[in-house]
Amino acid sequence: MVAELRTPISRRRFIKWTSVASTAIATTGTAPVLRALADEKKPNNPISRSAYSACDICMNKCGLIARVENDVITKLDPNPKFLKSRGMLCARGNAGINRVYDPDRLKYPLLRKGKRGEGKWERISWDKAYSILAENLRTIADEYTRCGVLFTPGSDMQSTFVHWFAEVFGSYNITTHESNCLISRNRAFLDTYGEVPFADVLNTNYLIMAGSNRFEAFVTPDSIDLMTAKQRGCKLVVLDPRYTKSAALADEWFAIKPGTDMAFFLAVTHVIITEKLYDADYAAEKLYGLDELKQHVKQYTPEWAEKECDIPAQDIRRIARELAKAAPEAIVYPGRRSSDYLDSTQIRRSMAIVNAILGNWDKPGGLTATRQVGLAGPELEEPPFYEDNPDDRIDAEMAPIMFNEEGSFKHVRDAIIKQEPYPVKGWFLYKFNPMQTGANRQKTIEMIDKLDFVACVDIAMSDTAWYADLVLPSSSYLERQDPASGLQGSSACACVVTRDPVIQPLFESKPVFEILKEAANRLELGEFFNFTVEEYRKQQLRKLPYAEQALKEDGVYYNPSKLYGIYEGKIYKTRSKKIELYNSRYADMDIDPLPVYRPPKQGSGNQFRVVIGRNAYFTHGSTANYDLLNELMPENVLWMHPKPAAKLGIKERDLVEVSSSVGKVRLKATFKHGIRADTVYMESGFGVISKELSLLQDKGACVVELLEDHADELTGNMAMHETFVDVKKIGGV
Ligand SMILES: Nc1nc2c(c(=O)[nH]1)N[C@H]1C(S)=C(S)[C@@H](COP(=O)(O)OP(=O)(O)OC[C@H]3O[C@@H](n4cnc5c(=O)[nH]c(N)nc54)[C@H](O)[C@@H]3O)O[C@H]1N2
Ligand SMILES: Nc1nc2c(c(=O)[nH]1)N[C@H]1C(S)=C(S)[C@@H](COP(=O)(O)OP(=O)(O)OC[C@H]3O[C@@H](n4cnc5c(=O)[nH]c(N)nc54)[C@H](O)[C@@H]3O)O[C@H]1N2
Ligand code: SF4
Ligand SMILES: [Mo]
Repeated sequence: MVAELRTPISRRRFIKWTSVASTAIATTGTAPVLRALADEKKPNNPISRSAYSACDICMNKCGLIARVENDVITKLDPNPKFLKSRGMLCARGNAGINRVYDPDRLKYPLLRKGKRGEGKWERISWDKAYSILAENLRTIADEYTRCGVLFTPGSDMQSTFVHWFAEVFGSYNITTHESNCLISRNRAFLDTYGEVPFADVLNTNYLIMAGSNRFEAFVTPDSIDLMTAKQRGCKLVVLDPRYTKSAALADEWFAIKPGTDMAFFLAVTHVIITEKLYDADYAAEKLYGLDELKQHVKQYTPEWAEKECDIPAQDIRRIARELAKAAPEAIVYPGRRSSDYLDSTQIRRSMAIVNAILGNWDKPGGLTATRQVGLAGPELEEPPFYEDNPDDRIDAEMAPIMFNEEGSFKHVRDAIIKQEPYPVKGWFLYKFNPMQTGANRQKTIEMIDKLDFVACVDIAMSDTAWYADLVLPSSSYLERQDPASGLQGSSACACVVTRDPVIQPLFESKPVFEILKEAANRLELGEFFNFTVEEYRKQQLRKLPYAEQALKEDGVYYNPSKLYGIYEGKIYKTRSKKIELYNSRYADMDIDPLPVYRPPKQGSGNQFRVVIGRNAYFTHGSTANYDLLNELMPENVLWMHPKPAAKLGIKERDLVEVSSSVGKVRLKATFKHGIRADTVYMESGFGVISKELSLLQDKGACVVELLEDHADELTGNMAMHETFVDVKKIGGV
């Protein structure tokens, strides 16, 4: 996906490993420890050393320096030369040591003994594990075609090999966490600008943040740049039904009614257009569909919007004027996670349209285009063709404008449960934990029940691994060699990072590359994995002559490519060759070509809408068991407003039962004045099923047990804010 700047193996070609093969240095896992950096104080001390790497606790990949004593990583420091994270490692990044030394880490391959989810395992050898993996994949392929196996490749630097394995194996049923994350945002901006932009937060003077929380949900460098911009005088307006840290640091916070952001942004557009606050020359030259937009937003007055979104009309009008005055150094922040509503693509389209009429595209302090990073796609060969395969993905056409290469986890899961349009019987998971991160946990179990074989490569016994048949221990980011990854960070940089092992893999853990390579050998597909990670990376870097040296010396390579004005003299990658306010392709497909507001559904009686989000200590469902972080928040609680709580007789820290149409959980309640009275919130990562996450036993509740599985109608992005719950008191403190 454009915004991720992954450098996936092209879906059609594959590397010819001729010249590089002879210069091979080392295979993953056996490669020498990254050259220790010169330690001026102890030049001859072989015991203390430092090594560059990149954090893997979330997707930001912040540059770090690992401090190592006697082959034990003792501390992770930020790499001051890593501009994307502005020389920062967050609490989670610092706690990355826990990923390596967590006592609950998976140590050996495990084969399920009892029933699925019963937690009875047999330790097996890697040789046996490979045989079981290969045999099961082969049996499923023989009986149900190659598409009978679903691959969920996660999203880290090695995920590219899982994608490639799936392609070589012959399945097009590949889906990642992205359809639980950001695909409707990507769709909306792609279908407006022809690509997914970055926000030049550092240089902007006015920023509206709606449906994002940059001071807790870190995206680098935006989180840090926003603070710097604020110190320079940039105004920050936050719309969030919760009083988040971003709300606390904002100049203005509005507790918007959930699901109504489109009403706000259509009304902002109404004001900018009716008061002619936009640059007419720019609009005539660059924007497509201004007349249609003018007509369309006539109805969406601030007075109308106030009734929908609970933000006073006079504030909407004032903010629209302030925003237009600050333009083009003004941004409606595109955000990241958009797995929230049934119309998330159209909500984000309404945000993209405001940016378009602000004329901020491709300019300082506005939205910026993708810069050149310069990684090369390795030379590729055709993967094998399997004649008996079905025509398409199992979830094809379950949403009108899905990303074909990504699909939708929600729709794939539904199709597997139905075993329609064809049976899928196997699942290979890498670094994906939908039992904690996919709405409606019960349905994930139902899906697993339909499968003959589930293999899960993880670093811990996640709730999803707990339900697998074969569990394979992964080496961590500090123990493995990874391909290169191209990153962009707003105006900070276009750069390349990579990883080499800081220490040798602990226990019997292995990088997924090695697992796939051996599986490929046993499936007579070895010729497609006839390379090492080192060779692969050399291919990626072949057009960047200084990159290897820079990576060694600085832990990062920067491409000084053009940042602003990338589209000067260039044609936009849209159908109209302009920025599309009105999307004629949507019109052809019977999709609203301009965002049409439809009020979100409401709960009945005393029900609350559940919203999800994150805090600064945890990454989704995967770090709450790390002792360094767990002590910051040992369990999750239900945020609720004291008024409705009082009506229900609930007191602070009372145990409550929260129930939706799909599940029921128990946890303690806490009062927050800064949450809307119609909304409740809980953190993710608790209420685990796995018995092998010691710090989380009987702690809090799992939010995806409650969440109904809805999807954005256009992309199939999971819609995780569409569930209403009842809350009742169970017991006192
Ligand atoms: N600390 C930390 N940082 C992370 C991650 C992490 O797990 N932990 N994950 C990374 C990933 S993968 C992602 S995708 C990004 C996510 O980054 P964000 O998208 O910024 O993160 P969320 O926490 O999901 O923020 C959504 C916010 O929207 C609010 N909200 C809910 N409903 C509505 C609504 O209808 N309107 C408006 N205006 N607001 C609403 C929620 O209360 C919440 O505060 O964070 C990244 N950074
Ligand atoms: N409840 C809830 N659900 C959500 C969200 C939320 O905020 N709350 N956010 C949504 C968003 S934005 C996203 S991006 C998705 C994320 O969804 P996931 O990708 O499923 O979330 P993670 O918690 O990052 O889980 C990744 C898994 O990788 C494992 N892991 C960590 N390091 C390694 C490694 O080196 N190798 C291997 N093999 N495994 C490793 C972890 O143990 C964990 O089981 O969730 C979405 N769903
Ligand atoms: S934001 Fe934090 S967890 Fe994410 S990569 Fe950076 S240091 Fe690691
Ligand atoms: Mo995400």
